[in-house]
Amino acid sequence: MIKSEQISKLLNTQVIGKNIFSFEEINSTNTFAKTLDKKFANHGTLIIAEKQTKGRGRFERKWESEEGKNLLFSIILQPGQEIQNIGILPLCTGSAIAEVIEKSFSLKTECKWPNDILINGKKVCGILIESTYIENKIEKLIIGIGINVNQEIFPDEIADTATSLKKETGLNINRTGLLAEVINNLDIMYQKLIINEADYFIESWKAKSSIFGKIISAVSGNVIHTGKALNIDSDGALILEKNGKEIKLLAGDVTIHK
Ligand code: BT5
Repeated sequence: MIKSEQISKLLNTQVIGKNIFSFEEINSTNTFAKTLDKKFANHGTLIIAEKQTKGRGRFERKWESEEGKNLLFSIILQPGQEIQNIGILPLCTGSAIAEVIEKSFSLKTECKWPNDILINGKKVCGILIESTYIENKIEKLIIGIGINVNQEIFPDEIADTATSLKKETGLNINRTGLLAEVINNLDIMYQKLIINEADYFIESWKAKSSIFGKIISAVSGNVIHTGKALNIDSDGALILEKNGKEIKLLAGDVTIHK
């Protein structure tokens, strides 16, 4: 089990991980973070679990993870007025994680809008950002992250689309060390974001994205938008050229047309 004390020793952060909860089993680290009483949910609280009984993706999809093999964690932020541009947080988060994976394992990653990290076309990391509000102001911002680390066999539904760092490198990976590296880089990213200097993370995300200039379909709610992916807007939205007009998408699932 990943222990709070072991993680703490490896952290070199301003905000994230000053307060850590570590569970053998929980419904979902994001659900726990959402419902955690404010007096325990300090800015930068980190929640880690070995197993989730109701791990969630976006739109209540299921996040599958074999017990004790991967990284499942959530970070609570109480940014107040600190972040002016919350829209770019998912991209900056993905970018900071992808950077650690590339540097630590000499792997090439691909960032898929809005928040997947792929290796050789398969998903290795998913990100779920949620928020709670009080009087129309953000109370808690919750960044949930699942990274497939040492899992080798995936359930049939995702066997062809999921991968892990172990599958890609052949190595048995030290999860505590990797978690600390990821948290340290997320903390650097957050410090840049609050002073409006996260451009490096956005540019690095764009450099790892393979959709620009390609015809893609983006499913957003019940609507499918097909067009050419042009860029990412300053608020994190995907800009598509559709029938000669530019449209902006804030959420969705993207497929690249061959
Ligand atoms: C995501 O959603 O990718 C966000 C996943 C966030 C998971 C973390 S774990 C810690 C924290 N606590 C939670 O309860 N959640 C967060 P989405 O883009 O909707 O992708 C979900 C889809 O990915 C599923 O419908 C499957 O097709 C696929 N999937 C499920 N488990 C996977 C895995 N381990 N690896 C790769 N793909 C997976």
